[in-house]
Amino acid sequence: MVNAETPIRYDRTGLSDETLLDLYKALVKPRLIEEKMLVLLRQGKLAKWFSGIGQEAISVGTAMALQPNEYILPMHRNLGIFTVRGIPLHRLFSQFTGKPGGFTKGRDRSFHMGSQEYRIVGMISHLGPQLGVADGVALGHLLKGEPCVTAVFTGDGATSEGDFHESVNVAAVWDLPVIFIIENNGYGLSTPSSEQFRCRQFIDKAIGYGIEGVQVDGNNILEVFSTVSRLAESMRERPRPVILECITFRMRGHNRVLPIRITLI
Ligand SMILES: Cc1ncc(C[n+]2csc(CCOP(=O)(O)OP(=O)(O)O)c2C)c(N)n1
Repeated sequence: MVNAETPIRYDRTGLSDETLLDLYKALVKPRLIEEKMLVLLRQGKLAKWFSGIGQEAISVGTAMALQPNEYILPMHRNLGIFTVRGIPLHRLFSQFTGKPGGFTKGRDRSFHMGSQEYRIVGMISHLGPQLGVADGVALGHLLKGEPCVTAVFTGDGATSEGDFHESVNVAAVWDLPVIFIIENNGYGLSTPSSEQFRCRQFIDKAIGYGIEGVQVDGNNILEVFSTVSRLAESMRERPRPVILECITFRMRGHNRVLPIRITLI
């Protein structure tokens, strides 16, 4: 099993210099945006921020491996999905600062946004429902005879929701081409994994559903990219769901909120 102590081993087999450079640039972009966001937060221009710092390789590697017409259903730590899909930065920044040019037209300042144009289905705060929606998207492709996979994200904590079980089970029974990506970062909010579930690793759950489970080092961009590329290629030919467990760690807390100023009188 991969854990935080496992050294990152980069295997560039089959990857050109150009691909490596593209991956590197795509990896750095969300990090630079996040650092800016943390400054805006301290300046009071942002209400709160869910940081994906340290977990970027999962979002970036996945989005880079999929075709632009394939749907992705990200969560709150997946800024890299939005940047790889090429959403203009002014729209992203408008969204996060609650301006009219954002996807939710200023009604929200978070990741609760999606875009048909960029084939991204937005999340809602309740953990889990995006998983069943991914099944629906994949079923739609299947019925139309389109060879497309759908990638849906969940945190390890959110797998304790019933939605996870229902969605993986129906995908297994109906052979829906969904990649269920579990970002195993060791915590569900502030609850450590040891107090959240008893399974040793999430790929073990795949056995129970009768589907394939693959575990990768989620901090290794090349491993994520190569694995998702390989899985997607195979799933387009032979539709079926796969659980992809990405071992990672959360370098920041669950979220950061606007600092409150207390004035003593
Ligand atoms: C149905 C539901 N229950 C509880 C919450 C409150 N909540 C928000 S994030 C979170 C933990 C998420 O943990 P995990 O899925 O591991 O992702 P992480 O934020 O740790 O990366 C919880 C319990 C929620 N949003 N929805």
